[in-house]
Amino acid sequence: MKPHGGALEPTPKSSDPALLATDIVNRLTYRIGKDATVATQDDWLTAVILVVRDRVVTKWMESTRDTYRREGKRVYYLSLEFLIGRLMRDAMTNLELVDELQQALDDLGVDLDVIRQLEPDAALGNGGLGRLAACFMESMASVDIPAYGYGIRYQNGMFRQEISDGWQVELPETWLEHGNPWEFGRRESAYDIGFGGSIETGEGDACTWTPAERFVAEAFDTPIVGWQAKRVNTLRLWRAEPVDPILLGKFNAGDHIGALRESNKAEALSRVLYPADETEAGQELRLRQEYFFSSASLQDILRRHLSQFGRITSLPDKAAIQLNDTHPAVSVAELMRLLIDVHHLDFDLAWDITKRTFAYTNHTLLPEALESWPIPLFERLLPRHMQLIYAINARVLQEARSVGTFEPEQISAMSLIDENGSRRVRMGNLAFVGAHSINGVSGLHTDLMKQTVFRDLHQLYPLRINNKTNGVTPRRWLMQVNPKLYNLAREVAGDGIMTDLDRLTALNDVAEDAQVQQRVAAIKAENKAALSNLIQDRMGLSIDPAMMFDIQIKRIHEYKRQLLNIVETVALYDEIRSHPERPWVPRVKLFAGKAAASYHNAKLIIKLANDVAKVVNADPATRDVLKVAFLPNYNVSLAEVMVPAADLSEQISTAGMEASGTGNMKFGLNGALTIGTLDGANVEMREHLGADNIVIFGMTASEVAQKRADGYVPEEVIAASPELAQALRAIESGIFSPDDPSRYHDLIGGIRMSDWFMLAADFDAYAAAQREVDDIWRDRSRWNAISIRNTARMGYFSSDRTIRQYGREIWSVLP
Ligand code: B1H
Repeated sequence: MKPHGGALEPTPKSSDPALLATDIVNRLTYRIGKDATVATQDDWLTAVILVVRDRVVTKWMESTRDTYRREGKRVYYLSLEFLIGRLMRDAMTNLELVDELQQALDDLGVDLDVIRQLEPDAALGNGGLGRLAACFMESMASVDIPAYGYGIRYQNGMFRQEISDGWQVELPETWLEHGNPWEFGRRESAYDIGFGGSIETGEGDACTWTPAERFVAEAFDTPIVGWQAKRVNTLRLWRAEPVDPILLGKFNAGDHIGALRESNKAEALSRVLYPADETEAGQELRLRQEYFFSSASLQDILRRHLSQFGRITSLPDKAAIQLNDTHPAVSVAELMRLLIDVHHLDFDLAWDITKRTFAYTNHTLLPEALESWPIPLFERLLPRHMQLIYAINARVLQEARSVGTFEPEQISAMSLIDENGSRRVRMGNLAFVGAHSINGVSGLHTDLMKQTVFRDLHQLYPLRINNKTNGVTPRRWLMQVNPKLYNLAREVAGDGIMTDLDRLTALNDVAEDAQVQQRVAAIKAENKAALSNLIQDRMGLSIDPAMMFDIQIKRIHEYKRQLLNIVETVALYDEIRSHPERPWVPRVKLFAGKAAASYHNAKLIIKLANDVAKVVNADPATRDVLKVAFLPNYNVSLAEVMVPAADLSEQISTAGMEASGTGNMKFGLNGALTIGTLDGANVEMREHLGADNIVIFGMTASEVAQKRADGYVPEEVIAASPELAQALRAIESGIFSPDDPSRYHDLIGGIRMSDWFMLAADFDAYAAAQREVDDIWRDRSRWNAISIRNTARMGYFSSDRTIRQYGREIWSVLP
């Protein structure tokens, strides 16, 4: 074909509002086929996205060409979750086009804020793990690392949560309903994915696998723009397609339903995100999803590598593959298979290449989240991979035995096969042995990894475990969600804060400045008013923005202890009623979060929050000083409104159980005070903030472990705390659930009987810490100074810092 000369889309260069307006109308006319007079708000949104997208594409191609030309190393981030949320504001900000587009739309009579809210929130993740992947994608582009994210293009992401009579109801989420203007379908990038079947031994170490089932993985690319469009990287998501969409034999024989069987099976593979945060999904379909996206991604990576470099053995020098938790861990076996069976390397060389290419991030120590698959299932779906895992295991255990100092229990703890009970493949161990780097996500979590799940493997390979404390992108989580605070920070600290968040420390010098304090307070008040309006609109509940906004938003899980917060609310309610004359600090306790559909207690905790809200909010005796609300359908977009409006951030997990947390960082950056335990990244937040600028309470991780070992008797603790005892009795007795007085018997009974999450043990310390928070609030100048110091000292928690550490210490892609 001859090179195209002219007749392309108008060159998307200009940022002149008038030209942008023309561009928008052009897209509306020629891409959407609508006249401005009849265009809907959705049409305008699509037109604006297309204009922004074209500018992104120009940069995208430059970035791709640049990487190719430099023969640079690429990073591949494999993740079953990318919780990217809305993309338009992100792209506009990073292209530095917000004001110009605002102006262009004003001229066209379109409200940017209105159409912005119509963009669906891409919820391809559960919580922190998926959101971290999204922040990392943005940071990799911002610090100029050539990177690809690989995942699944779920047709239905995280379920939509409705609250009906206080109970969570799950509804399907349909983010693709109106199409997705951000993505580019790449029919040419498609790969065969097999399952089941048989194996024949071939030459050397190679085998021939003949799968019984085959599917096709088709690529969809979304450009991810870095700050100031420094670089645009690719998020490549796979959709499953049948090899044979219609089985013609069956169709012609009149079996029209049977003819679609292949289609339906393929569709199921990329249909839905597992809404099982930190619990084992335990489904065959989940393992199929894991293999499906791992195989497609690796085939794509090898194809790209070979087409540019020609030699498979240079893979580790040109590709770094990061496994986001164990969800893509089957990739270790898949790369071995591709290297040995398809590219004819011998086992030893393949194993060396594999280990040098992969790195693995662990995100949790919770036993229920450590993936393992029953051997019969694994063998049936992935017979060749099972063989390779046995061969890898033999080699690792041989290495361990040859050290000569390990006990048999230690050897069996290192094994890729769990032999206790029904035999299973341990995906964490597979990821560990197949990687040259294994990292935790906070200092504490990394230490605990060395002492618990990976104790023995760590002894065998003592140089592999390292820490990379999480971070969040300041473009989204400061600049976009809190533009006024960002502008103030920029006034004080200069323009460079978005590329070097540590510069926020300049704010330390103005923390005591009355004028700055007043401005920061006014910005917070505005953000609170906005949240208050949202709550009024969505729930019909009116909240005085002058109250302290005390916020706990995250997945609902017993270890995160929303229940501790609710029980303390009940105790406080009781106190206020008993002592109305005291100068209570007016507070609203806000909750939001989703519970896994099958997690009984988590769903009951949501119901309890709503039951307590109902009673408390209706009580004239407390109404002015205490309110409670559970906001439905927590997602990234809701977080973007709640985070900048928070006065107090609740980070109160049982110490040792929250690997890092990232919400804690978003709140701190936006000037909220944290009340929290010494868990996850809270520990490092205290180091950076100074102990006076965070309220820490409760047992440490080692105290929790010690107490569990010593035999903890919650009833003794409850008997010693009249406030706790009273609050538990109130909930148990049905005061908040008169329609079903026994509703919370078992939930509270669990605390009395075992209290694994140590709610009772930490209760008094938590309640005392809350009163300390009240004291600080009463001294508003002190509060404001703390708020400013929180923003000033959160620079370390930029995901740019985290990514630079990955880049230098794991991937070797940065000087
Ligand atoms: C985190 C998960 C997770 N850790 C299983 N583990 C899942 C496990 O669907 N599943 O099966 C989904 C998610 N998520 C979180 O990762 C940690 O709890 C946070 O503390 C941490 O900040 C975050 C990012 O590292």
